[in-house]
Amino acid sequence: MLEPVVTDGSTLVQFGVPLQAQADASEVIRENALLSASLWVNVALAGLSILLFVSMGRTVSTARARLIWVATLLVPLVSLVSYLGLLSGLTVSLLEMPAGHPLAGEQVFSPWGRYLTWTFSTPMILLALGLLAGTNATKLFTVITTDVGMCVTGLMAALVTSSLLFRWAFFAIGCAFFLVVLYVLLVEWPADARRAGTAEIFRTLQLLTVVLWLGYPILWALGAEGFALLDATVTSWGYSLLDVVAKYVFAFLLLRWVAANEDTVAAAQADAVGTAAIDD
Ligand code: RET
Repeated sequence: MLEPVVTDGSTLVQFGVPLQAQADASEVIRENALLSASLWVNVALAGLSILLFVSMGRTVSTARARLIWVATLLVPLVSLVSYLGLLSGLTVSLLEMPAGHPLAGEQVFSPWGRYLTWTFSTPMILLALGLLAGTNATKLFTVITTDVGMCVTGLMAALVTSSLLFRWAFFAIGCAFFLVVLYVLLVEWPADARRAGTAEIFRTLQLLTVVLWLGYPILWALGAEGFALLDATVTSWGYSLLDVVAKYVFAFLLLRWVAANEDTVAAAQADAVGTAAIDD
């Protein structure tokens, strides 16, 4: 029987989840209207985006454009679940920072669910972009796996409380993964997109992606979990605003273009995931 057990005077543990800690963390959100608003705004926008994208994609009929549509639609779907996870207290924690951290010994609010769910949303963004650029399977695989590596190490950096060095070491590994993603976005895919005839829209989306994505590690480093120069509410609004443009605006622009230019997208296919991929 998986009975709840009391491990010490204050922490109730069931299935390994400290229930008291979860209640405390969700209380932090409930008691801070501004922090709470930064999350609810995204729940609302994700919901609206889902409805909008479903209707925008109804007319899309070619296989490749439909794949881009599904990937694009998954971005707000994952986002909705992600933000509900944060709001419910399930994917946020109060973590005691290690020695050497500016808030050492204090309970710091960690929205670690964000980093977890980026593991699922950012590959969708990259899949859609890569398909638009008409890239091959090797590059797509590389960029998606390194991107997942980036998010997972970001999650590890946030959750490690045993040593400050480990926190920053995981962060640094995440940045190294990010460099690979940036290289593909800035060097490899523009050339692919030129060949595929999608260079113009690709350039717009690439710029949006590179600039906004750079904001995430900067916020991580400046936020309460890093150098603690920004408090949890400001950091949360930062992520939420970045999300609005990096996810919903990005996905809207991509989907609108794909729906209007299905032929171009379909023509890029022969060069991409299917054939050239194998011998690349
Ligand atoms: C982390 C910390 C580790 C180092 C780096 C990071 C980068 C995160 C990025 C996140 C992008 C998220 C998006 C979410 C949309 O759903 C994980 C903060 C480099 C680039 C676009």
